[in-house]
Amino acid sequence: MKPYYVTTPIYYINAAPHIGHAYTTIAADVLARFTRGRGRAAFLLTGTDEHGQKIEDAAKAAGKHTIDFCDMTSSQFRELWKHLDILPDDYIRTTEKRHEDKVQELFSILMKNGDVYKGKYEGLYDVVSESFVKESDAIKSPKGILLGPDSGKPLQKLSEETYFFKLSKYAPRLLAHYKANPGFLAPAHRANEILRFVEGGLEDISVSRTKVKWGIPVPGDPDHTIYVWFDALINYWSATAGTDLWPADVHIVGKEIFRFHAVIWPAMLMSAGLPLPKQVFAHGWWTIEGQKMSKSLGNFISPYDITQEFGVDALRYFLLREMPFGNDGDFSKAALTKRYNAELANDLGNLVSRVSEMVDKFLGGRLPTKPPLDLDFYTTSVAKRTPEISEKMAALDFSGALDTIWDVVRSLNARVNEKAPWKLAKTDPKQCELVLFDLVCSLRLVGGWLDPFMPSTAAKIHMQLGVRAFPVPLTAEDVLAGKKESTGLIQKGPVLFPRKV
Ligand code: ME8
Repeated sequence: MKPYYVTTPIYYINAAPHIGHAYTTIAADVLARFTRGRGRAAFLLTGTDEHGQKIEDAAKAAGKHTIDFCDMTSSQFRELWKHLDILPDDYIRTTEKRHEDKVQELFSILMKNGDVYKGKYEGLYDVVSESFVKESDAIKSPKGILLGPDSGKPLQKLSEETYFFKLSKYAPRLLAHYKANPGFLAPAHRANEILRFVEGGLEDISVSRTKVKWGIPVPGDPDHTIYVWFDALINYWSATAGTDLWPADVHIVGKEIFRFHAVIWPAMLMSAGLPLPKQVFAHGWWTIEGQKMSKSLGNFISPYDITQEFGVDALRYFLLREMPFGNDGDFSKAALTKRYNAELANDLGNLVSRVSEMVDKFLGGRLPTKPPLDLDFYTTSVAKRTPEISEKMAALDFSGALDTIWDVVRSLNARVNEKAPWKLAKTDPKQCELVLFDLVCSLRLVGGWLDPFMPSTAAKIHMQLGVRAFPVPLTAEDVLAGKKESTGLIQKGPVLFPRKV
């Protein structure tokens, strides 16, 4: 089976990465790690979108040569992914030759088959979102200036010769594809918006610029550069050159760029005769302390500020727990601190340290070499939750999977309180051993479930619980089989999540 191929958007590099970029890339990493944990190879692609007017302007403002500026800012993204424990399998930059060649190749195919033709574009352009805007969609400022509907910034009036892509021709085929593949666009409420949009009919779109020099030249007509979105979308395919990766299993994108991925990209692929991705998933947007993130408010949150205070795993956890994937949500320090203390420090951290400490104290840090057969709680209440978690993960319901995991974590805490092994140690040592064995197996499994979300925390949990070998025990069978890895010494380690005040 070919690797499970998951992508993130390629990010604009005119400014430093913020929490929104981190969100999408962490989600994609969690999905890739989860897939690998289940024994299937996964391939995670991310990268940077480096052409177009916005980047050209930003480089000029920074007083740099455009490519030097790109090199500098692109590497900030790459560094951040390392810091956040994200493991991309490839990192594509649209200024790389391997990408530029493929963009020209695809553009040529579309020129040859007649879907790209020359004309003239008269209309509005939004540099912030790098998109052509219909006059009817523009917003009029009190002074009568036309503003971009998403960016709120003044629009440019363009009048230039351009190449058009016959998007209009693909409306019926797109609609047929959506109908025949109900999971192609997700979540459903956003899919419906796209459906209505396409049902309303599509117009041909401009796919080249003559006034923008920082772009890939149109094959055979170097006065034109290829429109930055047309160029950018192709990254998902260009990165797979020479491999069997295409088509992608899922493109994860933010809701504001869903249309590009759900309408234009599939139509481009149809025109080129290439297979379509299996799914495009549009997640929601974070506001910050109730406000939209914006330059004018200067409220972009740097992921480094959060990880410095709370740690990388807490950020990964919070982002995927707080806001159901597909919905919008708010990022606030208060909400983060609350979840950190209640769920990470109390529910999880305390449980791991209590259990490991008791095994150390009452069983000399070792589990019985011959596992007891009636792992009562583990079997009836813990291991059987694995399919539910897997189903939620496969549906990209990250917060739902974490809800289930926390349900189990809380039930394990309740069990510790109810069984009171510290009392059993005096009155019924055999029962004490059994209860602790059951708890250790359960927690090892919890560690396995958490591994994609919080890889270093999962590794620490496993270390404390005597798991010495990888792959981590993800399945009930692994743990029940009492595999080799269960022989390590179990002892309390440093506090996983020190409480915040
Ligand atoms: O659009 N909440 O790049 P970009 C959640 N280069 N996610 C957010 C967010 C927020 N407030 N802000 C940003 C581009 N994101 C194009 C993409 S793909 C072929 C080209 C995330 O740098 C989210 O994933 O503006 C969003 O789609 C992406 O960053 C936009 O990044």
